[in-house]
Amino acid sequence: MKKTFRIAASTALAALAITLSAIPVSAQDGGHAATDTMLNEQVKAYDWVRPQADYVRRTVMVPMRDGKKLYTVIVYRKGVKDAPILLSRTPYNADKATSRNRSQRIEEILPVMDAEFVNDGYIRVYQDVRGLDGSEGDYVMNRPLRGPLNPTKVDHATDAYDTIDWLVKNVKESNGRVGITGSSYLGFTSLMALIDPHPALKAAVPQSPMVDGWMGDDWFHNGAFRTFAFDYDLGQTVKKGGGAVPKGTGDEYSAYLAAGSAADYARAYGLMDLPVVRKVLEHPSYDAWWQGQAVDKLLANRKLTVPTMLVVGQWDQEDSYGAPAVYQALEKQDANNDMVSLVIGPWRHSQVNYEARELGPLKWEGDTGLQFRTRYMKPFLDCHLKTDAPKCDTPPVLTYAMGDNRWDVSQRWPAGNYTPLYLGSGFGLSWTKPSEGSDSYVSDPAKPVPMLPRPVHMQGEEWRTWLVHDQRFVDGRPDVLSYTTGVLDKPVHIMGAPRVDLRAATSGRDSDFVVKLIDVYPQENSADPTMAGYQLGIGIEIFRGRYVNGFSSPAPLEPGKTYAFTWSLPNANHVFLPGHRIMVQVQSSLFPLYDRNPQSWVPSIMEARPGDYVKATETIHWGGDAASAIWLPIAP
Ligand code: PG9
Repeated sequence: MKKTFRIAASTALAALAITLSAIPVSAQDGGHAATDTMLNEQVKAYDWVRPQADYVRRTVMVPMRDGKKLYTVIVYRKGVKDAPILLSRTPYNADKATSRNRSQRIEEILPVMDAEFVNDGYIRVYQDVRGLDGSEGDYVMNRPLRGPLNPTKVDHATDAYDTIDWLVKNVKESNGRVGITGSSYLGFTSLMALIDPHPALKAAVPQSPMVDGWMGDDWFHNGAFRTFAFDYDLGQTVKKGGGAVPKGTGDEYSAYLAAGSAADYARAYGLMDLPVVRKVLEHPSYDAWWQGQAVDKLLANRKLTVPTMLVVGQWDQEDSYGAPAVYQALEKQDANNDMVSLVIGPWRHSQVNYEARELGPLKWEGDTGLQFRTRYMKPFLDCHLKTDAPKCDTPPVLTYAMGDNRWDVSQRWPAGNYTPLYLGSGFGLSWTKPSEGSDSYVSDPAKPVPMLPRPVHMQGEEWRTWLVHDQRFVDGRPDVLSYTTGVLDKPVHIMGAPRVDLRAATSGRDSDFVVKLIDVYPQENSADPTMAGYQLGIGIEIFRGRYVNGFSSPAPLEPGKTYAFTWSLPNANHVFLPGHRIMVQVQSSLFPLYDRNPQSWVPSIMEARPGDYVKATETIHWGGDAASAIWLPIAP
């Protein structure tokens, strides 16, 4: 073989030498003829799914009723038939979701949470939402339902309907039954599929869905604007050059403080060019624009026909509001307590779909994400989607008791009975109402209370775990009041969303109030020294004072007048163990996640000018007729 090659090569070289000698010297130097005939070594495409793959991966453009086509990836193990379909509609790239690793094994290409399903014969479908990645059409962030806020004929309800219709008619391996799931934005698209559901849609598992962007999910919480939204908007709505706001890698506390108001920050980084940023800045209050998009309100007006399991993390740093709000809205029509269920796991945002043995310094009994998916989510989907399905045995409410570290099943939520724990003298907390008194602090917008020790970075692990960060870093600040019980001699178990009733006055015309319910670990803990004295936030939530009379009617506060500010903390199943103490911290900023309240009156806080920011004295009343309390849902 080698010999033959040598002969052939030497013959070719001799021929080349003869040819070259016949060409003029100038052309030989330039060598143009040789370049022009070079083979372009870049090929158009490569199919990374090889014949030996244990799966089929089909990509299709699914037609919608307005003629636009949506890019859809269908994946299933080779040989499946009569199989249920599990659909997710995503703004985060269907191709990426189905190529986690370029492998010939189905478990490797799909997200970790899909393994249990495809291994049991499910067909997994991911679709790019309208206008993003491979899909045609216009992208509108959280496209509202057709109607006053959406003059077109299409929305996520119609797109889900048309997609399901196509899938059951065209995927011959399917049994004609479809479930829908996904977290966060995908939770939102799962809920929108329930508005006018296709008859083949038989079950839904919306996880951490974005439900009401003003009330308590991504953009605002109780009227306080979340600056985090800027990075998301830039990443999500820009075709070229999007991503995080280019503020550098330094302390975000400094970056936001230096910029001024939210609008100043947006202008400084060119974010006013983004329609979604302009829209949010135009709607600071809970007006018809926000109310008309609130998915819990949309669903409350419809008959629920699709069994739905709503999922959220107890420490969901992005969308803690949505799932419990939808549960409350739908539960009213669930006479037999078998159509809508609620799951609260010990998770950060979307952690349900990943390994969930721990969160920050907190450790659980095993992988709680996997436990939920295999013991509860899959059986729920199986019983509604499989042919010859097993009987359903879905817990109406499933929550993880943090402290005792076990799953609890309940018939309703909240499962506890509300009992006040009063703020009182000597910075104490008591189960009996104390006599009257008050404490004060000065809130200075020039020195807002940080959400995390500085330097603050609202990305990666710091962002994912900020809600469980040790709160000792602010305990003792003159503008943070900490009220504490004595050492508990028996457990205090809460199951529900703690409610704040804060009787407070300000010397300003507006103010924010932040309340944190905290589990204080024993001072000595040699078994786990990192947790000795730890102040673990069980619920942290803000309220913007101007909304004390209603979220759509902001009004200046009367200086010195005592108001009842009431709001809820996130839902929790938590056991304060003997030896621990319960703490409540009160403060008036949580920066830079929430923009600073200028504490003078301005029509829109997001547009405040530098001169609007003033110090204010905040007075927290307790006892008598102005008893501040946190109402704890004590488990029976
Ligand atoms: N929390 C994200 C989001 C959802 C919906 C709208 C805007 C942001 C998410 O993680 O998808």
